Amino acid sequence: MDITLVHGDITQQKTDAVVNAANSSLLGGGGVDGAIHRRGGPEILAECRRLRASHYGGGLPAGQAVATTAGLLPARWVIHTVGPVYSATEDRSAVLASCYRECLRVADDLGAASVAFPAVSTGVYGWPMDDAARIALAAVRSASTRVSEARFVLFARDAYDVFASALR
Ligand code: AR6
Repeated sequence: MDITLVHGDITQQKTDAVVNAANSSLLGGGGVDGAIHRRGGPEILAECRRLRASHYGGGLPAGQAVATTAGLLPARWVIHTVGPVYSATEDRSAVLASCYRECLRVADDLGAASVAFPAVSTGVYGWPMDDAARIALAAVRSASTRVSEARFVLFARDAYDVFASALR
């Protein structure tokens, strides 16, 4: 699998799937989530509401992933995952690693060969970027998957630099 890094906006990525750093409600929020729903249009939210009315009545638990249409985005699917909120006193890194593994598993189910990831949990959820980069890259590297490109899309230049040095 090729692991690539891009400094940019995940809503512009022409990969088969893009990953959303959602919250358990699946009903939208700020950050990546806000950008994906804004640019992707109402079809994504409509499908999220249907998921909430069926399999995910209690919401999507942290560490899990589920796919919807990508609506008006250039990708075919959005894979929604819920990262853990960072805690300085409790090690939640297994939950963060699970987000990446579960997204790749869902991508395999869809037949998606390329997946764009944001740095899950590093915004509102407060995870330090260097630690998040290490966990994300290790999880993706060690996953058993048919996905041939995992593209990390870093919104801020310093986030890109942190991922680039973690990749080396
Ligand atoms: N493309 C790529 N990365 C982005 C973009 C973008 N368009 N916008 C922000 N980032 P966050 P979280 C970066 O807060 O920490 C939402 O309200 C951002 O700089 O989006 O997992 C949800 O509904 C940061 O590095 O996700 C949840 O309630 C990274 O993406 C909560 O935030 C993740 O930041 C989830 O928090």
